[in-house]
Amino acid sequence: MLTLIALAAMANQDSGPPSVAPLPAPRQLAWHAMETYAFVHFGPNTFTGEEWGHGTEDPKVFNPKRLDCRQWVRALKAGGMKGVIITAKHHDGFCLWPSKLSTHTVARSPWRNGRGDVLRELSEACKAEGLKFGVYLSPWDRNHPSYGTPEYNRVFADMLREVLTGYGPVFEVWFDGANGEGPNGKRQVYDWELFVRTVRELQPNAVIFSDAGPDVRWVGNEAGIASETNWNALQRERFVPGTPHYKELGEGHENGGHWVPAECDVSIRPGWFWRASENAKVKTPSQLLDLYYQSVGRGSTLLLNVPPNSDGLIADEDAKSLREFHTAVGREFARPVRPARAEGESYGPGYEASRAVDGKAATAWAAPNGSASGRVAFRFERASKIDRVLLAEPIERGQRIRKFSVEVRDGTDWRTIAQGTTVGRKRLLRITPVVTEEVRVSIQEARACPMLSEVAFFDAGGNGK
Ligand code: FUL
Repeated sequence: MLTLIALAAMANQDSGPPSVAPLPAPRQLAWHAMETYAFVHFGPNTFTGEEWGHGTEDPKVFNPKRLDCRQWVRALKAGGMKGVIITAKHHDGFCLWPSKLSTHTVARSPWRNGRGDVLRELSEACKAEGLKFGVYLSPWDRNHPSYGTPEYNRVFADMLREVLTGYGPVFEVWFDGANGEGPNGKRQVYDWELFVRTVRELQPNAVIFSDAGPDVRWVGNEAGIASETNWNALQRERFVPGTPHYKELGEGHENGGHWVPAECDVSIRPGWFWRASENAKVKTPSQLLDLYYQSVGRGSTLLLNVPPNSDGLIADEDAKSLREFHTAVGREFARPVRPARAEGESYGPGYEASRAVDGKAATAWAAPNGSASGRVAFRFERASKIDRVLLAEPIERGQRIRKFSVEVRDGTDWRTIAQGTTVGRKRLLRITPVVTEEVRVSIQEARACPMLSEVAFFDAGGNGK
């Protein structure tokens, strides 16, 4: 009897449109939700002005006398950053923690009399301020004597072990794909399988970034700009770190077998490392806002590098620009224009058009099952000005939309005000301001019945930029 009731209950329960593979892992969903987080390039280069240190620098050059990670984290948080990824080891091989596997570390520097540990101070500051902590490690090492021999892969895995066990939860491990010669003139054949296995064992919730994933891919440029067409899927088996196919990395593959979303990395300054000569070249809040639209607004994330100076502080110029950027983002979406009515053919109860505008990310509109297109229309209480549109797909069920447009009612006709290809986790559109009572979103092509978890309109007082 119980079984019968259970079966009947199951038959009534519709879990909605089927998912479309590939799907993101929980660690990737948590990462997507961060949207903006910081990169911190810091090390001997901060003192020498180099971008790629040679590995022969005297560790004594590293002496950030006023280093204060709490100051960094507060400045980053005021800029809306949800986490920070630090260059634990850049190409010069210098370790910002007192690694037992190298002599080229903070332990040989005068900073804190050789007893300092930047990873300790930063991870503690992150915990105190509620930011997530991540690490960049360059496999390319221009200092380590074993680089260029099989032994080095073991050394690198053991370094990873130190970094991934000593400092609490890590949200992302960033592997630089660069592979140059080491001190003995040889290149390393990297044991990626060992490196990935080590991360999975020690920090299973961390996403692993490289040119080739496995969890997060490079966007193919260092300008912080995602492709207009941005599939989260990738034919990952065709990629190895260090051999970037730029265009493919940007766009991903509609039919890729793995969920490997793109991350947009860019520096707030021309270089990755701080140098006094670039103090007047810090990106402005409006440049950063453009980058936000071109990364987060295209379904990607923004990894913004904010390099501390040689005092060991984030410079005032950078902190100010970050702060104002964050205020500007808030201003963009401060005045939502909420529809009073929503309609469109739907999959059925629980997936009506109204679900796209109920303010809940967990609910969604879905077009009828089996369709590859669909349309939802919205009516405002009165004619209203809009200049920003937000669309979002429930990516936990896969990415579907291939082509869309946004149209406003113009007498008896509909006029297109924006169009695009993919939507993904978030698609932000800056449009020429328009006053309208009715607006609709048309999905012309999708891989399965289209779904939208969020549709929102705003009046940002914009000029159509
Ligand atoms: C590149 C490196 O060569 C740069 O120095 C920087 O760290 C950038 C984020 O990645 O591959």
